[in-house]
Amino acid sequence: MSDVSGDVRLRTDDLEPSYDIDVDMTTTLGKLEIPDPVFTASGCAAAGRELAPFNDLRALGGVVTKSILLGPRAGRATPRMAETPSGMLNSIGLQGPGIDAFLDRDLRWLEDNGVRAVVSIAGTSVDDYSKLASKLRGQPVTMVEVNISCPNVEDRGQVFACERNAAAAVVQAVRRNAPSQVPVFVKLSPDVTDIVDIARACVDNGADGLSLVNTTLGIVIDPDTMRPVLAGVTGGLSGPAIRPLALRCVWQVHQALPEVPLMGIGGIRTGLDALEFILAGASAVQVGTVIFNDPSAPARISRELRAALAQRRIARLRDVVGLAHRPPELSIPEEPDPPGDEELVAEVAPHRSAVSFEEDV
Ligand code: RRO
Repeated sequence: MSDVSGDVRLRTDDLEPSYDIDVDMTTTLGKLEIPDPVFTASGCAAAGRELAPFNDLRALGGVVTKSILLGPRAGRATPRMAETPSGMLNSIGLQGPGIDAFLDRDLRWLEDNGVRAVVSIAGTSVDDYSKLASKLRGQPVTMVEVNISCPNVEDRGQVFACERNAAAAVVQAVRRNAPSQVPVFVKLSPDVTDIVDIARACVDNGADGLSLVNTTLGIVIDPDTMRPVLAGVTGGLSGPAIRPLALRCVWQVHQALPEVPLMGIGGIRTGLDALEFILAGASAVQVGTVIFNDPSAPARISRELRAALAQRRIARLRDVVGLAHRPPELSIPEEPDPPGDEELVAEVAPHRSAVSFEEDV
């Protein structure tokens, strides 16, 4: 049996060679080089502090904070969470302390603890987003994530991610006002007919990258009360139930806009799930819902991803970003020989233009 050890070396057993590949997990997001591709997703761990006992947050790619509004907000009425098969529904409604309290308290904590902060901002008007972006000037912010896709707003007209001109206006406003050296990523909704159209509108108007995807709108009805479970009736569905949907969005956007850096989000529970997103075209991933039953998941997923790459004799994560899009004639055989067999190197040789395999192991 394989043993994935904590220091990332993947061992098989004594009869097989171990893969002592020191995988380079560095990834590029716009102008940034980040040493690890795994981030926490917005909304599942406030501003990251409560995950510190379970993860070395400095070693992760970063923490994406809960979307922040200009002012404090209590959020929607309870109940605002419901379990679903392979996922959950939330209807939090942008609860938060407002930008000033966030900067003073939460962002300061992330800075003091050496954690890369991806600040997620959300608003109800273009002007809100402009003001929020301005507030980030001079702050210790690694990236901005512009949340234009919250499903839990009273007016669906405020889901800017559902209409290309509305999305473009928000992105322009943020790019104009945010600190110029800070990459602006825009978080999109899967609840659109053509996600590539929205992605293009964002990129054409100044987005440095895209976060794909937010939750998808769902509903749960209690058969006993015969009413919706959530007080807000509808909520955002997350977890493994949406993984293929999210993966499809990453695939389509990478296919259309291969130069645009993507963060993949949606039901990632393991390193292999993360690898799927990387192969589809994501340069990084965000881990969210799994945190509720495994708060150490971000660090674990990073270790598992590293081990999965080592097992496949891939020395650099960035070499496999989008690799699943390669032409069919370059496919890896369906059942490659077990790790350790020299044949493996020969069989994957056609990809060498895209992937640098360690040959000396
Ligand atoms: O706060 C929420 O209800 C929420 C947000 Br801001 C979001 O972007 N996605 C989501 O599922 N819930």
